[in-house]
Amino acid sequence: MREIRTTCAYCGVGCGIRAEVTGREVAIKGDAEHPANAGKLCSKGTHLGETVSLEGRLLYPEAGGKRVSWDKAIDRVAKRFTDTIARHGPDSVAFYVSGQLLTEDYYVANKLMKGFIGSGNIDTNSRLCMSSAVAGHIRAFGEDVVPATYADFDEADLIVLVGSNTAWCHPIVYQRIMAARASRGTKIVVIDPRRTETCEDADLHLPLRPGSDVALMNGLLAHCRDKGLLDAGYLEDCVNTPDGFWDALGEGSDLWSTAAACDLPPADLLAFYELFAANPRTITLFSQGINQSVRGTDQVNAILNLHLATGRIGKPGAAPFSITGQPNAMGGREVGGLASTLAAHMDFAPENVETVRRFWAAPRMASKPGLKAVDLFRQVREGRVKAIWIMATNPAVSLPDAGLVREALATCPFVVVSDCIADTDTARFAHVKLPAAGWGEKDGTVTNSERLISRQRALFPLAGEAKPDWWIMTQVAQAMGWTEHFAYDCPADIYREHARLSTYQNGGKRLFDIGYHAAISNPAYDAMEPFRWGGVPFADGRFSTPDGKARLVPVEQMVLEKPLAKFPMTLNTGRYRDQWHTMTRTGLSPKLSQHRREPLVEIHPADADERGIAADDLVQVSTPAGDSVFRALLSEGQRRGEVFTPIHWTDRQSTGGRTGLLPRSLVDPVSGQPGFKSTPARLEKLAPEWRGFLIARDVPDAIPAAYATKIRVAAGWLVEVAGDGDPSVLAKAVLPKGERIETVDQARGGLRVAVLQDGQLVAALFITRSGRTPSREWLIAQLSAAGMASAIELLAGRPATPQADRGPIVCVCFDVGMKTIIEAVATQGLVSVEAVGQALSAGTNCGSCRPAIQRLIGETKEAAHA
Ligand SMILES: Nc1nc2c(c(=O)[nH]1)N[C@H]1C(S)=C(S)[C@@H](COP(=O)(O)OP(=O)(O)OC[C@H]3O[C@@H](n4cnc5c(=O)[nH]c(N)nc54)[C@H](O)[C@@H]3O)O[C@H]1N2
Ligand SMILES: Nc1nc2c(c(=O)[nH]1)N[C@H]1C(S)=C(S)[C@@H](COP(=O)(O)OP(=O)(O)OC[C@H]3O[C@@H](n4cnc5c(=O)[nH]c(N)nc54)[C@H](O)[C@@H]3O)O[C@H]1N2
Ligand code: SF4
Ligand SMILES: [Mo]
Repeated sequence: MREIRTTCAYCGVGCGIRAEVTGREVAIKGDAEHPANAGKLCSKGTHLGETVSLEGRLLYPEAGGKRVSWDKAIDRVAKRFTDTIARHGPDSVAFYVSGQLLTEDYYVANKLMKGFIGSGNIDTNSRLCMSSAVAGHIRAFGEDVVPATYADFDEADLIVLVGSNTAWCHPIVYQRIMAARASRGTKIVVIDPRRTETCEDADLHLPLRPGSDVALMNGLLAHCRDKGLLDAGYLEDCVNTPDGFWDALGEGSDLWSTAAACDLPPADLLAFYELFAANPRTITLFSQGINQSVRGTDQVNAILNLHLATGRIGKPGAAPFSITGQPNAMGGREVGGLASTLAAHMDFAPENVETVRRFWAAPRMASKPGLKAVDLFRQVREGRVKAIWIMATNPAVSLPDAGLVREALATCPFVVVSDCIADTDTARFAHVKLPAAGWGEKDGTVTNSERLISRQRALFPLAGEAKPDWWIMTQVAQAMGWTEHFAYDCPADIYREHARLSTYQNGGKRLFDIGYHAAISNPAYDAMEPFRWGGVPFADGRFSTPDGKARLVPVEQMVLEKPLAKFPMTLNTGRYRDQWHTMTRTGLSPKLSQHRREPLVEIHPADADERGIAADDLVQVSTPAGDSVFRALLSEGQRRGEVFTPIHWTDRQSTGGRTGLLPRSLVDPVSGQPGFKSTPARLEKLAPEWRGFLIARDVPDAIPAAYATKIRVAAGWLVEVAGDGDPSVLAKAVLPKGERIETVDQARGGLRVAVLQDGQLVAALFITRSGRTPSREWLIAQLSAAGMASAIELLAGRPATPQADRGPIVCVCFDVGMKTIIEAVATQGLVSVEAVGQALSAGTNCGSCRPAIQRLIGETKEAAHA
């Protein structure tokens, strides 16, 4: 057993991990010495060990669907890129990369495209994620710098969470905020149209009208001005205020107009204003509810304006905080991997282009920004971009209007995909597939949300013929003729060059400067402890603008779209607690798959009622871009007229639940970030003739049912199905050979089949036309149960002596179900999450389910009073 310190694979919190490695197995623990998490890990980090098997991995290069050698694959990619550039120019090729690359990978990609191929056409999935924050920072500060750290949460008196489901998406930050609240009474305000679990312990939740954040922030700013809460000295010395800024703000910013614009009770709005007025130590944390809008950049600047005008920046516990999503979104910003930035926090100003040209000794320097993600795929569709290399992202799922993206990829003459997983929705379009090293095999650095650079270290040898992304690109660059410019032997070589560029002719112009690592030795790089660059940004009131002053940016509330007759509702999209994006990795974990087993559409009960939709019905969600089918979840936490669906399900797991097909490709005019959070939509209840489920050790790729979603369970798969016609067609296609026990309900067309091999259950199919289906949990357990259940039990789907039904699993670490918690709360009179933890262990390991437990306590108490 070896212990290796590394960083979590998933979110931008960037938690440190101590991995105990034995062969290809790993036990995961939080690293108590890592400043980002001090030993804690959420459910996703805790269960990383379930995702490092070789299952589903791409293990060798493929070209034209056949296994080829690395030499052949590299030669093929280099030749096609060289030929395409020779015939159609450098802008006819592109890279589409990701915040899940390491900084070293990202640096090589950026250098190859911008300095050697000579085009700005490298964009990244960060365009979909925080490009509005980048653009907003640059407009206000002159540089893309996040001026906050997690330690500020410990010192703030007020934390405003805007468009962030922190409890699910940045759980360890959320736990830190809750700890601060417990120890010093920090006030928490959540601004989100939905009532998420993040609201569970908040002082105030403002369920504003989607897209009305500018009205809200401007209203608050006007209130601050009227109440004398602006920091006049700071505004005078440190901030440039454009002429007419305050006059423009005045209109429609009074409390009543703002409340009407945001569809909020004026009293709640005033309560927020008063909290803001009373607590100068304010952190405003914002995420995709702000960024993913067609006015995302303005929304970001509305928040930054507020902090600048009240001097709440560059001080302990006071700052705007754009939290990053992906593990290395921030590292990508540092290398300049967006099409709109050049390198090392430099833009495409001619003097910067010259600086970087000299530094790289670049033969063909890009002199202007390249195509942003959505435009890039449009140009692929139109045939202007003729060769694309996609790395560490799954755009056939995650770009808006994924249907159009698929058309683009299908018509593109040359598509290269580097991924660690063999079969993704995007890889299906690849002419060449390159096997990338996975999380447990990668070696390099990542930067988290708070500018902390940490080492990611390899735990295992490379799987099969997989190679690190930097190595793959280096080989292609060399094959294209740039041998000595890409002669890197190890990630440390690349890191040193990146550090040198950050300081090259910088002279204090840019805060991003890690020049002190320009000559770091290989052993020192290997042993590197987490460190932060940039100190406390703007603490001296100086910004990265020519005159050193920050800028207030006039922003107006956009005119919101009127509901369309055909699409009267609004679709909001986002994340589940225990899945990561397109599920290529979290989808491998049975533990993580328990939290949500199907893609759900969350609907307000009154909206459901109007459409005759009941809980668990199948519902088709249609938008101008496409349609997909989801299971209905009725929720009072939704606003009327708005529904929410998760982004995670792909063609690989599901015929329905395909959120990627639904958003339109409308983008913010400044940043190019898509407005994923707001799409006109329509709901229709579907009435399939039958529905049911399959539980099996193995399931075929294609499942002949109108609706089918599959998810990992302990010893196999759970597939929820629904369809029309004769269900025995389905039975034939999905059930393995073996001893069959079955009952067919001729009259009502139902079906129950169990298949055994050597006395062990290997598959069970339950179909009904009108009745109920049994709970899945007991049957799932039978797939791996040692003792044999009787035929009668199997066909009933439950044991002869009834077991308590735990209900859906809430705590995935200790397998504690919802019904168990509710019962314990009701019968034992438990009043706190701690008490539930003592009674049932639930919530005492990773803590990700603590907000859910809190909610169950509240609901149970309410039910008891009712
Ligand atoms: N479990 C999990 N965690 C993750 C990820 C994951 O896939 N799974 N992905 C990571 C990544 S890359 C990212 S970018 C982050 C995203 O983290 P978050 O931004 O926290 O997550 P989302 O669910 O996308 O959206 C956040 C909230 O914005 C709200 N919202 C929608 N419209 C509006 C609006 O008009 N105004 C306001 N104020 N709010 C609105 C939504 O209702 C939603 O609750 O999560 C990271 N962490
Ligand atoms: N409707 C809607 N759409 C959205 C969003 C939303 O809120 N709503 N959010 C957007 C946001 S914020 C984001 S960040 C994107 C995320 O969307 P994607 O980036 O498309 O999602 P992932 O599933 O993380 O894709 C990462 C891919 O890289 C592979 N991979 C993992 N590690 C490595 C590696 O080291 N090297 C290589 N070469 N491959 C690797 C994985 O197997 C996977 O196939 O989705 C965006 N799309
Ligand atoms: S909060 Fe969870 S997913 Fe994010 S880095 Fe920490 S352990 Fe990983
Ligand atoms: Mo993201």
